[in-house]
Amino acid sequence: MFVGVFVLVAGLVSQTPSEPKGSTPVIRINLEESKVRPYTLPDPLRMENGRAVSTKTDWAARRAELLKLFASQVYGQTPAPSRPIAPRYRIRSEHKEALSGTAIRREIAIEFSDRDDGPGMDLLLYLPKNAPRAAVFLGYNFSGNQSVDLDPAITPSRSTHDPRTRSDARATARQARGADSSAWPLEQIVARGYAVATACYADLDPDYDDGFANGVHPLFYKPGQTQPAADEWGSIGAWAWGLSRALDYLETVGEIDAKRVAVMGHSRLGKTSLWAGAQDPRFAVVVSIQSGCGGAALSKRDFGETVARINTSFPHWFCQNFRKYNDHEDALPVDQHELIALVAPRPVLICSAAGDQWADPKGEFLAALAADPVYKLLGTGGLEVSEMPKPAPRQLVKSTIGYHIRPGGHAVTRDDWEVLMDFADAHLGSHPSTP
Ligand code: GTR
Repeated sequence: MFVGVFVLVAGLVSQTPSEPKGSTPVIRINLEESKVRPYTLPDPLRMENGRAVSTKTDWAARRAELLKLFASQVYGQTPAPSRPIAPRYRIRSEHKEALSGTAIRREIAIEFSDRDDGPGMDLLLYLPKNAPRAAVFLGYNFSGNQSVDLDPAITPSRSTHDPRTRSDARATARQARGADSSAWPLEQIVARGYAVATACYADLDPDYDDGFANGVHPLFYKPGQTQPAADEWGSIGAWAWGLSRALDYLETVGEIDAKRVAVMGHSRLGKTSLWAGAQDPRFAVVVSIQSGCGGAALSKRDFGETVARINTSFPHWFCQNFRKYNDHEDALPVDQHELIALVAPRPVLICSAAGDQWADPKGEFLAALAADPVYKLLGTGGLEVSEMPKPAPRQLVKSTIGYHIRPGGHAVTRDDWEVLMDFADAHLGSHPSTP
């Protein structure tokens, strides 16, 4: 694991358009608290023109301004599609005795074009029998629907048919049936009366830098366009868009309560759930798990992954404009506390892991804390602690801005799900449990 401050030579992995060919960017990475340089956060309650935001009406204007800034400078805006998109829903299977008879399992293909071979997304849905009109956890999986459970009847997600990932032995292991089941304790979730909906994020956009030739981006190109413009979406933008399309579908399902959908995600998918929740107010609760840089962690605090590093390792995640802030986080007009504030007044839960210093747990907590004044202005109470909780003994801060840190590393565990459900119980209403 990394210790202290060090530099990374990014080599040929990525060069931003402004860098002369042949240059090797040197990226400073700090993992020591004492070496964090002073930084100033933008005030979420002050308009760009300096005017103070002191009423709910003022906040509506500031919110619009912040959304625009995150869209044009960080994640990229969602462009208008070249032709109207009218998703088609096709139920591919239904099993009424799933998870030892406690749930109905349904598989739904959502097609975004008039072709059946994509782009589209394969949604896997579990409906608890113990809770009519259940609240739902919606989140992407990394490696295909078949990876979330050993059940041989789950149809592999279409994205696993990508020849580039199939040829990679590690990816193949990750895509095996049930390979990621520890992150998706379905029986445990359903037993507490929650529905679960998941799809593979790569259905929306495969997670590699291919110039946005596949996934949903081409549906949005204007005639002659082959790549998103500098202020248009990267992969995170497309993944976030897909979560809203999944929610569109959930709104048509009678057995669940689509007004009680918690959107959740881990790591890059935690960045995605925050951006989805910021843009789409229909998400009733937003959960980020160890989302780190570009997620819940402050960018201006130089601890762990930096903007330059993330744009180098993953040049396709954000919009091209975000590269302007490589090694210039001070110039960013926004920081991630304002992304959290964009969820206000809805409940948002930020989960960290003490062993995941790369994601900067303290920066995640400080972002949650710095979002508090917006929640307070809107009358919802915000974050009820001002000191960062310790990883043990377990302390879930359940206020409207929630926070949790546990020992251990970068993963989603069964215990994390207990935390998510305790938070959801507090904010979405409790559910009957299995007798
Ligand atoms: C890491 C990346 C993080 C985080 C993580 C993940 O390599 O540096 O920003 O997103 O991947 O998604 O697992």
